[in-house]
Amino acid sequence: GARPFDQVPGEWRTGWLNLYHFWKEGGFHNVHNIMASKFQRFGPIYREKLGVYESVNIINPRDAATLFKSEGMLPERFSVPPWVAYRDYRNKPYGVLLKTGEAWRSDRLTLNKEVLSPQVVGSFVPLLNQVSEDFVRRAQAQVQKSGREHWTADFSHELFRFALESVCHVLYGERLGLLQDFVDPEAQQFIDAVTLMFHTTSPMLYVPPALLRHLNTKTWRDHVHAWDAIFTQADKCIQNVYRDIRLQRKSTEEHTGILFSLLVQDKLPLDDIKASVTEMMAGGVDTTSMTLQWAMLELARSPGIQERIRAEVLAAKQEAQGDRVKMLKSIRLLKATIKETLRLHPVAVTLQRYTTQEVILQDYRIPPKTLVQVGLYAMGRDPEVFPKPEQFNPERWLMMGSKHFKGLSFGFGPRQCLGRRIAELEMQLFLMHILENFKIETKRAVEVGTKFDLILVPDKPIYLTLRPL
Ligand code: HEM
Ligand code: 2DC
Repeated sequence: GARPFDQVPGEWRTGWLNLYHFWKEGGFHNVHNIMASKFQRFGPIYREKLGVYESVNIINPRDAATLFKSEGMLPERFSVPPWVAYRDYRNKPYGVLLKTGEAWRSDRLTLNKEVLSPQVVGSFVPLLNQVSEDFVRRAQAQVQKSGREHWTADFSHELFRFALESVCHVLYGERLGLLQDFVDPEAQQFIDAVTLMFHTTSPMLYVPPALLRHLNTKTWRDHVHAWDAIFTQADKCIQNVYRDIRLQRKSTEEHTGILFSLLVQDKLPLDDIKASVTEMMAGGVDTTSMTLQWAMLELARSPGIQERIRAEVLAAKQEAQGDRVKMLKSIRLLKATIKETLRLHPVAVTLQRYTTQEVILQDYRIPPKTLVQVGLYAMGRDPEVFPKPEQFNPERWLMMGSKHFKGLSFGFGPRQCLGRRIAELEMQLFLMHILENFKIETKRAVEVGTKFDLILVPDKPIYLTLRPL
């Protein structure tokens, strides 16, 4: 028989002491490295208790497979305490991100049809393509303006705007104009609020929701302000679309946005639509932009690989005669590049599920209702899973014998990332256009590390150069 739960290695008997050590090691911004070193120390499974939260952590793709195959119809992940606390404090309804049980499932099924299903995803291509084309135009203008033959900058702010412009175009069917010289200060406030919201989440990650309000620390107040700004701005965008419908300013001919479809279908109560659309708007900023920044850095560091992907893109362009939908079907290496970028630089440090029945992991019996985390960052850098993990090599995804539960960057199953198809298309189109028009370069071999700000982000600014071909 399998070994008992009590024998899983790790330090899980002293939750508050662990939290103290964690804090002393600068753990709030270092979760990913602490996890990687725990796998080094304890092996492929360990138990941990931080504050009141207990978890079992795994790194092996086969264990991830066991976990996800037993997840059932209503999978649940760790629900981020400060996010729950904010909504309870302000009496805001939960969207799919925080809902559970049947309420989650029925919202999610309705949303899937408008956000994730192959039928609608095709209609996102022209919307997202337009935004990428505008980015290229802006980059060309910046090259002109510089008086040199290139544009060198820390692109993070440009990419935040690009990402928000992209997600809003598919959500609302409207352009915000963030790739112009004048940027609406309210839109900029939204971007800053999302970054602040993530940043203030990590120090409160292991504090139970009920405690947070009562402690009333500066971090909590900043967090509340950040969410307030997010909800206010999203609400304005939502009201705009709502008004257009009442005034019958929108036609059903073209794709008029996810929100429009949800509203006219009338399958979800308005409050639930608003809650999930707000989550998508906020979820669409830092995730894709940081991934694109990492992708450009990796491509700049590997000019040979960059050249091969460019060749693939240019060939696809010629064959498809500019038809982007066709092109997207023949850019295997570019798609692998995004997977490879997310292997080394995942947005989510872990995936988590609460078990609903007993599962056997590494020959230990894990009881129901246990929080199990898949160490995504650690897995991506584990030489047992990815040979020579430090090498950025997109081709590994085309050669790998078995990809079984190795490409988990967007999660898995019915609870996987709702924005996955938007994110993938947005990133594919962006990189396609950049590679068609510019060489991506980086000056010095500056080592950029990773920081945990709830999502994983670069620990210092990344300077890149775009040079017209
Ligand atoms: C959930 C990753 C972009 C909205 C998730 C999860 C991951 C993830 C790992 C948890 C999945 C699971 O538990 O199995 C990413 C990555 C992105 C990205 C790597 C881009 C590089 C986006 C975008 C949106 C979005 C652009 C909005 C359009 C959401 C939402 C959930 C989610 C709403 C919760 C879904 C639910 O609980 O039903 N994402 N995400 N994400 N993501 Fe993303
Ligand atoms: C953070 O220990 C670390 O996609 C915790 O677009 C476990 C955990 C739980 C949920 C994860 C979170 C981590 C990272 C950020 C994720 C989130 C689920 C969705 C969210 C991965 C790994 C994200 C970024 C969403 C955010 C939408 C939000 C802004 C409304």
